[in-house]
Amino acid sequence: MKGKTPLEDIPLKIGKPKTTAAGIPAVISSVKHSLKKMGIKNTIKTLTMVNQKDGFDCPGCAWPDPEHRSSFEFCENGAKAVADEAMQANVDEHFFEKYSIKQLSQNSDYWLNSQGRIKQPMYLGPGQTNYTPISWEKSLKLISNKLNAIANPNRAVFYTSGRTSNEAAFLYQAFVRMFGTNNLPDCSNMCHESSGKALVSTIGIGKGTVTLQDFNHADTILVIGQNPGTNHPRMLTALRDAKLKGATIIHINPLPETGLVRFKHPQDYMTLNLSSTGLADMHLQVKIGGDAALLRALNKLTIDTNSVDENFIAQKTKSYKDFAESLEDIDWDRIETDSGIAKAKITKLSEIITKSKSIISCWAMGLTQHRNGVHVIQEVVNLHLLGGHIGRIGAGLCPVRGHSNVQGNRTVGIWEAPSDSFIDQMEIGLKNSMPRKHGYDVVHSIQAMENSEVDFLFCLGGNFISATPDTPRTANAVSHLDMVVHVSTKLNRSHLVNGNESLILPCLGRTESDVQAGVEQFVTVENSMGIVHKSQGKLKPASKMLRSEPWIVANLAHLTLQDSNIDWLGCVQNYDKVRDLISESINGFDDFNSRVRQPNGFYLPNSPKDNCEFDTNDGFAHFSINPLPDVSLNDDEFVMMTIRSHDQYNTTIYGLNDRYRGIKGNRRILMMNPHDMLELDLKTRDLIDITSHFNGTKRISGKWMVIPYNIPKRNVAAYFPEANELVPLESTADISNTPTSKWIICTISESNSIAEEE
Ligand SMILES: Nc1nc2c(c(=O)[nH]1)N[C@H]1C(S)=C(S)[C@@H](COP(=O)(O)OP(=O)(O)OC[C@H]3O[C@@H](n4cnc5c(=O)[nH]c(N)nc54)[C@H](O)[C@@H]3O)O[C@H]1N2
Ligand SMILES: Nc1nc2c(c(=O)[nH]1)N[C@H]1C(S)=C(S)[C@@H](COP(=O)(O)OP(=O)(O)OC[C@H]3O[C@@H](n4cnc5c(=O)[nH]c(N)nc54)[C@H](O)[C@@H]3O)O[C@H]1N2
Ligand SMILES: [Mo]
Repeated sequence: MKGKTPLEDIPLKIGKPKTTAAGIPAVISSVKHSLKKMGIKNTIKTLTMVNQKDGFDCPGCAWPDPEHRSSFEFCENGAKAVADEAMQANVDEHFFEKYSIKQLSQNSDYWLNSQGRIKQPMYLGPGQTNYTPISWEKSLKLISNKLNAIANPNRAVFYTSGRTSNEAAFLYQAFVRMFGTNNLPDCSNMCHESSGKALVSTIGIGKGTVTLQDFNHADTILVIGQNPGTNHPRMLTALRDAKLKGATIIHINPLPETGLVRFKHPQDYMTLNLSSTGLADMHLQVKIGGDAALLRALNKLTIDTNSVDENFIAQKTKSYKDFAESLEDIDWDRIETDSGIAKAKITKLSEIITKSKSIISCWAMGLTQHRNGVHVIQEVVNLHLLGGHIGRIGAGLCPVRGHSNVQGNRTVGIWEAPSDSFIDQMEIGLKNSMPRKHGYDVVHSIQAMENSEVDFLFCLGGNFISATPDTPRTANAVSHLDMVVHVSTKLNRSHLVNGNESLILPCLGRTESDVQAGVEQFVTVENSMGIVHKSQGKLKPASKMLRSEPWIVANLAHLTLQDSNIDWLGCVQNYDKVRDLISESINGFDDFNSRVRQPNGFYLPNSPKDNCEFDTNDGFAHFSINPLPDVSLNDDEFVMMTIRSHDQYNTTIYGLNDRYRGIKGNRRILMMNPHDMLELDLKTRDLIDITSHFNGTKRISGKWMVIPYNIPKRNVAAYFPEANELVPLESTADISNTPTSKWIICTISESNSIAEEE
């Protein structure tokens, strides 16, 4: 499909949102996608290797695998991710000869991705219109020459997306730091950074504190700001099992997401079990940004009903008294207005919570991508500290990570702001000195590019242009760079926004076999619950010219850092050597090579989970006092959240449908409350323009189709990445600097009215 088709000509079908997630339609959908992209032989071979002990880790999401696995340990969207990677390598020199950058830019993200895998390294020189082929040798030489000529290492930025293995990420951060900078922004800056910041300062570790087993022992599970039916489908199995054991499930979300209504495990059909399980016992349709008010009220009610765990508070926490005092004069009118939930319903939820022996709270982007992302997660922590719901079976905090190895990437050093103790250990392990000065995160990188403080951008995976805010502004910043390098599997928009010179280095994907020095290698990943395990690709690589990420990074490091004392090339010949270096450089990885060969891998140390201890400065968990955010809107304003459809993986668009939400055929749509549509005199499918406002600045995005949806009044929703041009670069969360992709103030007008006015 060409991106230029007028929106009015694209058939948009609107049906009723589905009431049951997964089931037979999910099986059909996964197989349909897989067959189309891989053919029958590869479909069977591939899908039965996903998440098996000797297979590869699903590149879909970071949800952990159960200890006892079935032969179908994948979900519909995991199958789509796998099939998408297993496409043929059609993006080759002929492809780039046929299409200029300009022509490619006119196509949609969906079209770009559907062209297949990138086959060979490509180069775009100054003033050139088309990429041309280049050898590996020449491309690495060009890059290392550029890096060695750079005036100051801090003028180079090295981005990472969270699919990279621990081995590649570790080598990468070692190379970048030995090169001389901590400019290591990553997708996490736009994702769970708020969770990390909130958890480190309150419980002393930036990770969750539960395991999959805990779900079987929880009385109540809160799912806040998350859409697991689409983004973590295997989590629904854990919720169903918990539910069958008697857990109460609470869903807090402006949308009634299908995955949390009813669930039918596709595998049950094999045993002729036709029943489905209702999941959420209660849906609180909170307004966008209203969670802080709701959580404050829940904390207040917990204290007022004397339901706190006094022993836990006395022995394990600090600042309880101040926290309790801060809740004394709570304003119930404001709580109801800000959250959109009536006091009676909040009280009912509080009764469930205060009666529960063990609570788990799960959350994702609905909490993190807000101005108060850190504070609102600290409010969740407060709730757990009040009831002692941490560090014991069936209870704990569960930030549900996105990319399949984003947590591992951070563990092994992908971080622009490493602590001194982390660098101390890394220096001992690698016998090299490393910079201490913190580098740029994603937003700071873009600002530095804009201010001509950066010349060079290297991306280990991801789609920098489409995933970051303020698309035209970011594209403009990137286009002033001297060199832009992408290590990628598939074509995306970032390849079309070029510096003076640009390179695409095509790499092996997770599913493909990686042979070095004649021996099959495996890599390791860490899932959302801190388990490190093996992942070994088995498929024949899409092209002979692909190289593994560790190979690319190590060869570049070898060329660039001539006098380093690391045997980069030796590391590539045997990834065990990388793991030995990790053992020496990072706590928790002792005996890495033998422990990771155990069938289910191993847990990294996690003091709150393991023994209810907190590695904070004083050894106590901390209550925190978080001011309520101002969520008021002017009369003509709406607040927009940018969300994922059921047919995409971040910026990779698999199709134009959002099956569970009943939306088909078009992604440039704005979901709006029907009463708001009436007030604005808008009919379904009317074309509108959206203007976002931030601190006196505006961004305008034309021609969106409005549709009625079950969403709170004055709240609207649009799909990411199309709506990223409306996300203001400077609108970021306090402390974490995460773009507020779920809090964008905008006004809406009929299409063309803006153009006519101006
Ligand atoms: N198939 C598939 N799987 C994926 C991904 C993918 O794109 N496709 N992406 C991966 C990645 S990197 C990530 S980070 C995760 C993302 O997983 P999610 O966080 O589930 O993804 P989003 O679509 O951003 O959805 C956020 C949810 O938060 C809700 N929400 C928005 N604002 C608020 C709010 O103010 N309060 C509350 N309570 N809820 C709110 C939205 O209605 C939506 O249901 O998924 C990972 N898995
Ligand atoms: N408005 C808005 N913006 C958002 C979000 C939002 O909710 N709303 N979500 C944010 C979040 S949570 C995240 S995590 C980021 C995601 O940001 P990114 O991680 O940068 O984006 P992806 O779309 O996951 O990257 C897709 C590209 O990765 C490459 N790729 C895939 N597999 C591999 C591999 O194995 N190796 C290599 N080297 N490359 C590979 C392919 O070329 C593909 O085109 O976006 C953020 N941006
Ligand atoms: Mo993410």
